[in-house]
Amino acid sequence: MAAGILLVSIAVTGSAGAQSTAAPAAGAMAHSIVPAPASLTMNAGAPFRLDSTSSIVVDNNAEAARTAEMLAALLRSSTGYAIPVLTGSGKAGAIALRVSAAATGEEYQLSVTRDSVRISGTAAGIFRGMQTLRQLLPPAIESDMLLGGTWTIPALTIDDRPRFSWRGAMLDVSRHFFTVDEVKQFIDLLALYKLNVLHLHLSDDQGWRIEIKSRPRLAAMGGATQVGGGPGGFYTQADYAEIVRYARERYVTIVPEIDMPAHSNAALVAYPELSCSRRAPALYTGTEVGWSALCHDNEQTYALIDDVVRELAAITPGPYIHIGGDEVEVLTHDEYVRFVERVQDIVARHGKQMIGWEEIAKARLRSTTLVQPWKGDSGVLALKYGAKLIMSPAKRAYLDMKYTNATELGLAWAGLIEVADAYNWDPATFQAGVTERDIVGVEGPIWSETLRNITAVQYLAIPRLPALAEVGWTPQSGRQWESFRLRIAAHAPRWNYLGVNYYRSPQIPW
Ligand code: IFG
Repeated sequence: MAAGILLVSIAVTGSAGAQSTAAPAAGAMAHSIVPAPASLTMNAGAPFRLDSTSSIVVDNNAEAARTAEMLAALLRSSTGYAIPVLTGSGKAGAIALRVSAAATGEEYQLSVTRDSVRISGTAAGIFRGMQTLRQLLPPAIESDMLLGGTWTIPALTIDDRPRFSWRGAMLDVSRHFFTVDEVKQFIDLLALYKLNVLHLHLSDDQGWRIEIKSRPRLAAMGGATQVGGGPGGFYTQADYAEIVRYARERYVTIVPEIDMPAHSNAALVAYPELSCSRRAPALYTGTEVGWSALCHDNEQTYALIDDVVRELAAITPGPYIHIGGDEVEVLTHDEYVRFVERVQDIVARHGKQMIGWEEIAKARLRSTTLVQPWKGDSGVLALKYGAKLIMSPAKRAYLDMKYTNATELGLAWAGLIEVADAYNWDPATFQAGVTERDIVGVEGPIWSETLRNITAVQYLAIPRLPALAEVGWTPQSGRQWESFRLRIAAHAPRWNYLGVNYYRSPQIPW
């Protein structure tokens, strides 16, 4: 059985509150946790040992109880222990999950002694702390098969919280369609690495992927194919609700994107009267971009957008709706700006905040709008409105880029991105004129032109998504590539148990 790699060195703790894990000497590792906690101190003393008497105790808090049940299920399947979930104070040998009224955001404290494990924090923080606890156990804990062995957790104290509040991934379900179960598998990866946003790219030229009841042809006709001509598909609103539920249990917010005015051929197949030419376009199974557009000066376009935003807002508990706005080649500057400003009002009217790719920064934005830099530096224009940025620079965060020239899957227009390239950047200094306070966080888009199933997505996502997760979570002073590459190497056995595909980068000592 693969044992967790816990080579020991004592992390140096800085002044109170500013603690962070030391940069371990080469080869010595305090832990293999990814993302690295803000503060971790290994303590002397015997480890905690999980055994047949272990239990999980929670207060009378529904969210903590749900997280406790998820933790119990994880522990039961590989150890065979009963691991009851109890409410109350708990006895020695218990794992206690305590919601703390004083905690904010996603912060948590994790303390492990020989006699007990305690995670306290916000409800979301306790879920994040559960991922840390999971990673402190041997990788075999991930197994669904009953395995023998000793299940120990080293004595330590962790005080942890994220650097950025937005730590996301985007899955393009339009170029190729992914089933609800495949999206859930992807959400499982986000949860393991403390990511908290899943941006679903639900429409593009090749496919419309969400049922809109007042516009039935959008999914029925626009969802009929995909890149390469496969059967495509779409989420009914019940499917979408299931994805939202599954994500919510893992403290992941779903952000739906309907790309407009360009990248809209699938919608125009369904409603050709919304193209300026009024000609019905054919379904599109290629991969060119920028050539399609909803007709900006047709009132029916805004009536459709209103129907779509209204229904999406009603089934999306999160505060955001992404309206795309990228790669518009067929509108003038003024036509585009007027379009973005009208759509921004529609989104606000339905009680949501707008997000758009960086191009939308040409328009007058609400301070609540978020702008997603990806290709250039025009996103900085958003700052004068008080709008904030989600950093997705293609040269670092586009996880659909090839690792090397030898990578079969993925594209290369933004350059090759090996794991070190995905890790070695600081969002707060990456773009001129953009500082930490202008940024809500980071997000790794995975465009699916070349990705036909979730196994292909995993190959490009792992190990760069954990790298991005650490960029978004760990203080810059606590991040070193030499530490990350050793820690992430210890995750390969975990991915094997989880059945997750990944790229064995030569940069990492597997
Ligand atoms: N750019 C396009 C995507 C996709 C991508 C592939 C954005 C915002 C290239 N727009 O990225 O639709 O084709 O890497």
